[in-house]
Amino acid sequence: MEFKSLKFPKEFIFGASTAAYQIEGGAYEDGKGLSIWDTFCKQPGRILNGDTGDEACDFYHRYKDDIKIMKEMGLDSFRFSISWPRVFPEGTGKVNQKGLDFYNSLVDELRAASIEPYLTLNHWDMPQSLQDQGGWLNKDTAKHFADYSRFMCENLSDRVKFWTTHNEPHCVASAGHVAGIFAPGHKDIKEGLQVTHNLNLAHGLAVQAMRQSGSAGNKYGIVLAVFPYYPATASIHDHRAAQRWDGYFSRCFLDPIFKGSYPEDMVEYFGDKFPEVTEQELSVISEPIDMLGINCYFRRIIENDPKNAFIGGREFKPRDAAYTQMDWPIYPECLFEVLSMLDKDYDIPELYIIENGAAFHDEVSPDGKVHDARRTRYLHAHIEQAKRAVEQGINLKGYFVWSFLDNFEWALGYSRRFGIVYVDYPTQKRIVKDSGKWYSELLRYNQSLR
Ligand code: NCW
Repeated sequence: MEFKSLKFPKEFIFGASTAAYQIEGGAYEDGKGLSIWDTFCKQPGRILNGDTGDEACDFYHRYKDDIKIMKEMGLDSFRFSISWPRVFPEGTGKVNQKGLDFYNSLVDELRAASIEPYLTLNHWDMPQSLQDQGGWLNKDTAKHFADYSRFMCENLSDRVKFWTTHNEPHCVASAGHVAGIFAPGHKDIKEGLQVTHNLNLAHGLAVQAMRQSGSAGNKYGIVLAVFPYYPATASIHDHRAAQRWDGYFSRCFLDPIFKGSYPEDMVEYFGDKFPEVTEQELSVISEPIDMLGINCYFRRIIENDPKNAFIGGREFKPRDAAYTQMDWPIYPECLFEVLSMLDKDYDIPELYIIENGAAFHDEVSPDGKVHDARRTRYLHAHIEQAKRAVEQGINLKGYFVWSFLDNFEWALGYSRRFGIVYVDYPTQKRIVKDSGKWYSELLRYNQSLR
């Protein structure tokens, strides 16, 4: 295969991403506490087909075999998240030793396979016990999150160099507290905005705590979903709506972290719904970080919609675009555009694409293989745009495909497959898809040049 157009600098790393609740299973094993997703999935009507993450990909028991697959594929790195209640069943206080043992062993296995671990502390499955005390609406949760982060760092930072606090905090705030389609299922705009701020605060406190406790040379950061936002038409109303989406979903996280303030247009737009914010909190949130991970899958075209009480707009889906099974429009330039914007508007030490990939309907063919040519085309076109960014001098250090395995896609259950490795859920058999083989060849090609 011809990979010359995808030749990256020697130090560029390629990996694959996952998240604890989406793959681990073992939801009630070895002293793990309940997470808000354990609770949410049990509420009728919340998840498509009544699916749950109780078993998921059974990674909790199969991680050693899965790491063998990663090694055979030649992954440089693996991004996973810690299930907070597996280590602290109540969110704070007593440690569950068996939970900690699991992550110790996972990290050791990765290291033994020469795969660099990239760790995320919060990929949405926060302890139910803390939710019972107000969850992210309660600022004490931010302090508990910092304590948990410090503890993980004390225990793993001799072997884990890359630490990120939250994954896509906007999803927790907007899908979890405004739209009510994610755990904990609340629908309150003001609450969602307070949660946005409290998540930012938790991030800053956690970075401070980890800097004190972690090994020298470690890198701390956060993973944000950043997309390009386009107005649907030239009308000023659509233009402003697109700016509001960018303002809430991206700048309400980027600005306080990298500029030490919330965007003025957002403070004005939300008015008295916007939370009280102190200078001292802003200085915590803007604690310098070493890296920003971005998740970027598509572009968003926005049209004004006064009926949308939260952000006054809705997504417009052009009929002539191609879509993935998530109904996400395929637009490879999204990566280049987002990286260019970040490079221009913010002072960010290092950038990583932590998630990018596509869900398509996959089937095992009679030959026992999964011929997912569309996913390979998607990855090829997007990785080309990542390379374009590197060629422009943008400090992009790595690319992670979402996802290593097919997994539990939150409110959509197991109906969407993002993996480069197919999971046959009834048997838990893994089949490396054609896209996984292609990705592996791409990695081998780049590794051969190092
Ligand atoms: S935002 C989002 N995703 C996918 C998810 O698997 C991953 O954990 C996230 O970081 C891939 O990347 C991010 N999924 C949410 C999509 C919203 C679907 C709403 C369904 C309503 C019924």
